[in-house]
Amino acid sequence: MKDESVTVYLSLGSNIGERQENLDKAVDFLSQKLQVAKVSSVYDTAPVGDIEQPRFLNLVCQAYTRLAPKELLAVAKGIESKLGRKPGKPDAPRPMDIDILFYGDKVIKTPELIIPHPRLVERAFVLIPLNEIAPDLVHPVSGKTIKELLKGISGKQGVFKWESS
Ligand code: PH2
Ligand code: MG
Ligand code: MG
Repeated sequence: MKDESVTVYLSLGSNIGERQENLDKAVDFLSQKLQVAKVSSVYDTAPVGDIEQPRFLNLVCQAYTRLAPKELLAVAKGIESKLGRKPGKPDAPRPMDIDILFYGDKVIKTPELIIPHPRLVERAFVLIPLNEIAPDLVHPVSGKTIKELLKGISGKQGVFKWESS
């Protein structure tokens, strides 16, 4: 636990079960452990990587926390498993995936945790919702804003705003 709170950004995704409900529950659980400040719209997104799997619902959120990076990772993993995620292949379909995108402007590289998330710069399903809540946020490694990163990528046509019923 740290003295000062840090602004963090998390990416949430679900492609099994009641996807919207899974996201709602994950945000609720996160709010019990972090001060969630902003939550993006929900997007229905084509799977990236292994494309032979169901479509995802994705969102990103901004939160304040005094948890250290490893503690935050443990909270994320705990919520994933409460929502039914089984340990196994990292890219297998899952009811909930919570990835830490940014932890303040810290750059962290350990075997368990790489921050900023190494693939966020190429992922429309992350950058489109992130651009909604933090367009001017600067990526601490590339020095580019989210708005700038989003301009340079492909795959945006696979990401649709989701109108929940
Ligand atoms: N997560 C992955 C791999 N591919 N594709 C989409 N659309 N959304 C995701 O959250 C996602 C993915 C690995 O975590
Ligand atoms: Mg992921
Ligand atoms: Mg993950």
